[in-house]
Amino acid sequence: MSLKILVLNGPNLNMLGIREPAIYGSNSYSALVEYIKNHAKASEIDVTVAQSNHEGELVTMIQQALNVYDAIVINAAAYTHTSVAILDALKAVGLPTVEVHLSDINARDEFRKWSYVSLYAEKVICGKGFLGYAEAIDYLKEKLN
Ligand code: CA2
Repeated sequence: MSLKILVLNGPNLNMLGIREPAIYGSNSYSALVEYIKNHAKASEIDVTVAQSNHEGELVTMIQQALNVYDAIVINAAAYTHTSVAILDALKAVGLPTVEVHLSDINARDEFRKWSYVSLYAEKVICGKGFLGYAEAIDYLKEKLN
């Protein structure tokens, strides 16, 4: 049976390509979803990609990953820097998790340098755009296969 990975994207990532192309690139959110799905397919990974603008919804999706998925890739977007609830959900579920950011969160505003998600994630990939998601999937495949 192939590895099952849940890719979660947080608030405003659905706006990709519409604004701030200098930071996040000019490709749309649907292009990101297609990119992730194509990469997963080529790697024979069973992937689900989901996005929410709501913290509680992201918490629920993390909880529901238990006994369904083998690993999580998460770009919690702004909730990265604020959400103890998302950190607690990741800890509660206990799945191997990679944190991804399109931009380099260490080279921007001071407040983006802090990540609650990093307190749980075993790997952080940032500043690589879409490629970061592919690297996260490859890392988990290597680790879990
Ligand atoms: O670099 C990333 O992937 C971030 O997680 C993106 C978040 C930001 O709050 C994090 O600090 C870093 C923001 C996503 C918002 O995306 C937009 C896309 C288009 C226009 C405006 C925002």
